[in-house]
Amino acid sequence: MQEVATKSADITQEEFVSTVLSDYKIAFQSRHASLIGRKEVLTGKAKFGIFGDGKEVAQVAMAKVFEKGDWRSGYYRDQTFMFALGLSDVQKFFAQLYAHASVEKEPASGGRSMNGHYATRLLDDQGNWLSQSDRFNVSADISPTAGQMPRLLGLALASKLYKENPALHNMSDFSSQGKEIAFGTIGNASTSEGIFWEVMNAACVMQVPMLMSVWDDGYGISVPAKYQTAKENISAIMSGFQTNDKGVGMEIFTARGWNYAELCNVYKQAADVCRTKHTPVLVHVTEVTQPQGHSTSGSHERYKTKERLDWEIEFDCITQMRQWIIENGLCTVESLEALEASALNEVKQMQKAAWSDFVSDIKIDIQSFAQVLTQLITSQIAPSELSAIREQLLSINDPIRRDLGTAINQSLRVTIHNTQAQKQALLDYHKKFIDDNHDRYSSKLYSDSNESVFKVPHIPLETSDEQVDGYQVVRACFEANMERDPRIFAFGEDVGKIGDVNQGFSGLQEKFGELRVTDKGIREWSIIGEGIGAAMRGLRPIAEIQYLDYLLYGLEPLSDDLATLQYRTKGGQKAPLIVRTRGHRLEGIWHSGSPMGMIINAVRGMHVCVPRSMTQAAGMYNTLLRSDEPALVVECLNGYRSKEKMPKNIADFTVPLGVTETLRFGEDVTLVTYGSNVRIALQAIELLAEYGIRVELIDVQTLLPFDINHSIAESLKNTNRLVVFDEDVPGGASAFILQQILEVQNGYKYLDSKPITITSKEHRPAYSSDGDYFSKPSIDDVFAEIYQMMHESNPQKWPSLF
Ligand SMILES: Cc1ncc(C[n+]2csc(CCOP(=O)(O)OP(=O)(O)O)c2C)c(N)n1
Ligand SMILES: [Mg+2]
Repeated sequence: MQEVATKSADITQEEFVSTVLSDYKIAFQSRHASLIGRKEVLTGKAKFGIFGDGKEVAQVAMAKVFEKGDWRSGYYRDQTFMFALGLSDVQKFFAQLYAHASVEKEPASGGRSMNGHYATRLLDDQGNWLSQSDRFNVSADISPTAGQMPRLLGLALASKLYKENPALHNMSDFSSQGKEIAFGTIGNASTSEGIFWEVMNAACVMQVPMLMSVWDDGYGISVPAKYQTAKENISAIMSGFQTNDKGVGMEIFTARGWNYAELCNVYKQAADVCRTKHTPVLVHVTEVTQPQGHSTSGSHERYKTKERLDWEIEFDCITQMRQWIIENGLCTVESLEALEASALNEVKQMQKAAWSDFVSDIKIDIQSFAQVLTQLITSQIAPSELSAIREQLLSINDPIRRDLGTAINQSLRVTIHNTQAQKQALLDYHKKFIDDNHDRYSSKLYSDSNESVFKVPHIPLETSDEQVDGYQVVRACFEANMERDPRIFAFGEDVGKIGDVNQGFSGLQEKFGELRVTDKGIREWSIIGEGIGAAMRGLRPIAEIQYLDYLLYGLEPLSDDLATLQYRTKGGQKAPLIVRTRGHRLEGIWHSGSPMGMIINAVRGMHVCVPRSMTQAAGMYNTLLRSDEPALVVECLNGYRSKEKMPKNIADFTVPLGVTETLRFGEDVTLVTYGSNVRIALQAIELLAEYGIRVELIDVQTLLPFDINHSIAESLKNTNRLVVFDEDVPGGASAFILQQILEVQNGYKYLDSKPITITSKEHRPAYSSDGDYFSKPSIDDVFAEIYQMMHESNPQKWPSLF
């Protein structure tokens, strides 16, 4: 018999057999969960199913070496791993398949993520961190293939920081001095994504404890390896990463997905290397199958050959493990059959329990609404119509909440002529329905913990008379915060040795060391991921993207991962990452963009700060570094060399988020802007004043959140005219600003003139000062637009400019 790593000298043969049978049972139950899961979708009880069949035995082996404090960042095939560690079970698996909107029943996402998206809860009900070092930790899965990679890098990096920075050694709730390793899982085809390579390279450069598994079933949906991977062998082509004689690189292992003993042995070795050397490791699990094809959306008979399908049957990992158990005399066929029968029975029971929980939750609500209808019917409120609605609703066999919503709305329509008093019970029920389902489906986009940005005390700025360059203000802010909080570290391209291209961290690497102020390779996507993973592990990263124009490379993890994190776990996970960048005006097509509309529409769930000066930026960093929320801060590229007064309380003052500042008061027009445009606006306002036009200038300071006190609508009550001045394309961020002012704040009520937007041209800005002048809004444009607005209101007083 092949030696099995788990059969160490200190366990008896009986203990060994019992472990093997327990592993087999988990794999077997997981397989049946997949088989039944597919049926549940095909019979219409669930919407879509994607399962871990074919990957069971490899995951049982991986789970054996996963220790308390370790992390997983993986993808939708990993149900068996979750079952093996008790992080999920078949009932929860089905609760997610049915989309049971309950964190108790479906702890990974409260019914928000489709099936196969795993997570453990890292936060208590109030949003505070739970301890991580005494738990198995699973960062919440996302659907984009390889989207788990950037976060994985950060999870592994955190171990390095906890290990090598003694100031973090007392954070024992988060780490046992960095001994934890981060496990990644990915499908073979997803290794074709650029981010897989970016992260593997970075992990080797940084030498972080990351154990990467590739489940290689030869396909990505219908597309076979020959279209995915050079030489159709991912571990072979990665051999250039193999650890060299200086110990740099990664160890590479392979194991066959149907061979239990081989998998156990390889995972033992792989985890030992990763843990003891604290370096990356790749485990390429080959010869994996996909017994039911990719997902419930299609069947694999359409694209796999008969030979392949036959091979998959023969080399099915459950079949092979079963054979191995019997051949090695670990169990008789009869006992194994008995085990299987009872295991299958348990799966069926758990599936039924999950379905009945799911349905009864909804049926309880339907019953209570039926009672409301009965009460109205008894009081002769639209009796025949409401009776029909009630009967129709109660006749649905497996109702969902949408059916209830439809019935409530029908009831509102047929009672439209009844008085409020007559239909009060219906109105109350409707309100409760909206509130309850807001909680189910729309809550927790942002933090509501005690560390939310809105709970950070406002400490006003105190200025000194010392005039300094703008960069010195943010630099002093970072220095003070890093002194205060050892969890804070900053990294990015050119951030380390030279302290970023604009010197915001100059000298701080010398002061705080390379671990806390660090240069990174040119790889925006994974820089963001490093921040996400490290923030999830209780650290306070500041990830820098050199220019706003290049944030596009890092937008995927911000949008798909960071911005959705609190939401997709219904408050179960958070990652308070601060992303720092700079932009707006400079020169040229890729050095002066301001794609703020794209950004704010992609990152709802994060805050987006657009400070006009380095002092305002510093105040925002002071707020953010005391909160638990993720944010993007876009500094003004042309502000680093402008003179500002060094704040006296640079370490403490805070700028509240979502609060505008009125920089000039005036009665004729409200001019709303932010960032670099403020400077231009101020100059244009002076010119306009010469023509008797008095402009009220409001700096919104943050786009997300936006003017929480509705101060712009207040201003419109006096001026009755609105101009939004923005550097983005027409209809970019200005469309959002208008929507907020006109719709959310009801600003339209106060307008006497058509609101206007002053924006860049549709194209990207051309190079040089003339390119800027003819691409971006200038003082002349702001003057002309506002002047013409006033001309329209009073042509006698303000004759047309043109
Ligand atoms: C970025 C992105 N592109 C495409 C998809 C659609 N998609 C979902 S799974 C999948 C195939 C993944 O294959 P592989 O990585 O081998 O994993 P497997 O499903 O075979 O385990 C594709 C193309 C996606 N989810 N994300
Ligand atoms: Mg595959």
